[in-house]
Amino acid sequence: MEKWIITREGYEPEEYTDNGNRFLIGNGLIGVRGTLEEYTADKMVAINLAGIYDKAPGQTWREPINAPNAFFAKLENQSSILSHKQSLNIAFGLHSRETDYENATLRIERFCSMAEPNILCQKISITPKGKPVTLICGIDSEIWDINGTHLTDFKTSVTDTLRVSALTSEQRIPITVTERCNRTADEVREIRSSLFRVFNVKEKLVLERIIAINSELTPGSYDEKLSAHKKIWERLWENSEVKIKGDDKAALSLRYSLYHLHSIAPRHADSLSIPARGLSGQTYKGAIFWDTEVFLMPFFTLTEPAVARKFIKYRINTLGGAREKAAEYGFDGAFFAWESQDGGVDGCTDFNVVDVFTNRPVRTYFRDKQIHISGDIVYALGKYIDWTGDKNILENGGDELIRACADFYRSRAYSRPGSDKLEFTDVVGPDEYHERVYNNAFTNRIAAYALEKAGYDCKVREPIFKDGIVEQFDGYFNLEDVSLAEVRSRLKHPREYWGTQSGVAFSTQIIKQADVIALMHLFQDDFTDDIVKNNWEYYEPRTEHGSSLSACMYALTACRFGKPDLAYPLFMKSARSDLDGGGKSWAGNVYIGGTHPAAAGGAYMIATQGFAGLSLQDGQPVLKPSLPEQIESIKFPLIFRGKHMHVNVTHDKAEITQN
Ligand code: IFM
Repeated sequence: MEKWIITREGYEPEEYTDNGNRFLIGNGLIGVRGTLEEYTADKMVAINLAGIYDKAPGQTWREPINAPNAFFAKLENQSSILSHKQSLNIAFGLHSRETDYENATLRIERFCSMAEPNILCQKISITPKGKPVTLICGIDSEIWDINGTHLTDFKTSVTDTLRVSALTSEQRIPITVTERCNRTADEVREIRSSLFRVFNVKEKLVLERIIAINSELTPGSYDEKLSAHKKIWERLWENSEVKIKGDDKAALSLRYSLYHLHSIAPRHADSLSIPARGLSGQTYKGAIFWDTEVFLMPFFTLTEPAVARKFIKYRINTLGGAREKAAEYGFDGAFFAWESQDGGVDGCTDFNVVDVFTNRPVRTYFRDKQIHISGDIVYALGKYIDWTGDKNILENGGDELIRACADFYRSRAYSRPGSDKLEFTDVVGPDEYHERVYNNAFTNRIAAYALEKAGYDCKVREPIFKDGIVEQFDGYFNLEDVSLAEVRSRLKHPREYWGTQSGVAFSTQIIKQADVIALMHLFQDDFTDDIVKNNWEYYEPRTEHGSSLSACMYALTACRFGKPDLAYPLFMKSARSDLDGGGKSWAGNVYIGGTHPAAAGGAYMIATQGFAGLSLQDGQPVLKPSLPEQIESIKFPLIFRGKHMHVNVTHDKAEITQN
C-alpha cells in the first residue's frame, strides 16, 4: 500500500530545526514550520508569508515577514509525557500531533487551506484523565525573526473573535491575524501583544479554530474547510503524482518532494515565484534565485503550466529592477537580481557571508558577478515555450525580457583584439567557491543561448577541452588538484566558509556544486554521452555537493550515459533532503537552513528526465529510460502543449500515451 504519512515518535524538542522543515505545511501564500504548538520564537516557530518583504530596524536588506503564531496551544502545567507522535499526511498537507501526558491526552491537527489561501485551520481535542486540566490557545506575537524584530505597533481586539494586528517596521505594511473558535473560553488572557483563550477542561473538549491572515474570516466549519482543501489536493496529485513501483522508500521520498513543491506554489498570485528556502522562514532573505528557473520550472511546466507561467511573469514584471541593476554596473539591458525580492530588488549584499573567526562580513561576488542568472531565466522561458507552446507570453513581455538579457550580455562581454568571439571575464559560475573567474563554461554557454534567442549575430567563446575534459574556467586545471577529504581536513572551524579568496577551496579544484555538469545537463545536444561520462568522472570526486542543487545534476547526467546505479543515491539524497534533514545550515556565520525546494524539484527531474529519460526531440516528447535496478516501473502524467499524457516506463517498455 502506498505510504502517505510521515511520522516521528517520541518527544524531541531538540529536533526543532529539522522537524520544522520536515513537517512544514503551506499553500503558496503561507508556510507554517512543523514546530509543535507549544513552541515559541526560540524554536523557530514561523508562519511565513510569501511576497511581503521588509527591513528589520538597522538592517540594510529586506526579508520576508512571519505573522504572529495563531496555532499556539499548550496544556498549562504540563505533566510528564507518556508518548508523543508527530505526523504529516502528505496527501493533503495535514499536520498532526498526539501527546499522551500523565494527566491528559492532547491531539491537534492543522492545515493551510488550499481552497482559501488566507485561511488556516486547527482542531484541538483534549481529554483529561481524572482531574480538570487547563488548555491555553491563541495568537502568540513573540515570533521568530532572524535579523531583528519586524513587527511593531501591535493592536489587539477581543470580541467573539481574537484579533492581533501590527505594522512592519520599515514600510508599515499591515499584518493581521484573526481567529474564531467554536467554543467560548473561560477567560481571555492578554500578555504583551498576544491573546490567549483559556479553557478549564473537565471532560473531552474539541476546539475548532479558523484563522485568517491578512483577510477577513470566512464562514464554514473546520470539516467543511478540510473537505474543500482536500479536493484541491486530489486534483493536484491527479496531474502530478509520479508512481514508482518496486522501491517503496524511493516512492515515498519522491512523493514527499512533490508534496513540498505543491505546498509552496504561489497559485494565489498572478505573478510570483518561489524563494530558495520555500516558505520555511527568512533564510536567504526569502529571495528568488536561479533555483526556480532551473530546478523548479520542469515540475510545474509539466504538471501545472499555469504556475510555471507565474514564475516567468514574475521575471517579466521585475524587468525594471533588472534594468536598474544593469545600469548600476554600467551595462545595458537586464541583469536580474541574484537574490530577487519584490520589484526585482536584489537582496544580495556585497558582503553576503560572515567570517566565523572575526565575525566580520566578507566580500562576496554573488551579486555583481553571478551573471548567469539572466541567461538562466531566458533558458527557462525557452523551455517553457517548447513544452507548453505558450508563445503568447512572448508578446506579453517575454520578447522584451529576452532582448534585455541579450543586451546585457552584449554590453558585458569583452573580445580580445583580433577575435570575433565574446568572452565573459570576472564572473562567478554556479560553483561559488571560485569567484571572479574568466570564461566560466556554464556562463558563456547560457549567455550564448540568450544572445541566440534574441537573434543577435554574435559568437561566444566555446568551452575549452583538455584531454576531453571541459575546463570549468580559464586556469582551473592549474589549481591545486587535491582530494575533497584533504581540503575538508584543512578547515579550522566546522562552519568555516569554503569560498572567497581565503577559503579552503579557492586555490584548489574542489568545487561547491555541479558547474560543468550542470552545463552538460542543460545543453545535452552539445555533448556526446562519452564526453559527459568522462567529465562526470573527473568532476564528481572534486565536487563537495555543498549546495542542495548539486546532486540532481550529477544524477541526471549519470542516467544519460547509462549509469542509473550512480544516479540512484544522488536521487535519494535530493528527494530526502528535508526528510532526513541535517544538511548544511551555515555559510560562515550566516544561517542558511530551511527547506530545499530545488532538491525536491531536482528529484522530480531525475525521476522523469533521468530514470524515465523524458525529453523533447523535434518538438515531441520522447523517452530514453535509464531505470535503476531497484525500481520496477515509473508512471506519471504530464501536460504537453495542453494535452494530458501519461508516461509508463518499465525495464522492458517505455510509452507515452495521450489520455
Ligand atoms: O542558488 C543557490 C546557489 O546556487 C548556491 N547557494 C544557495 C543558492 C540558493 O539555493
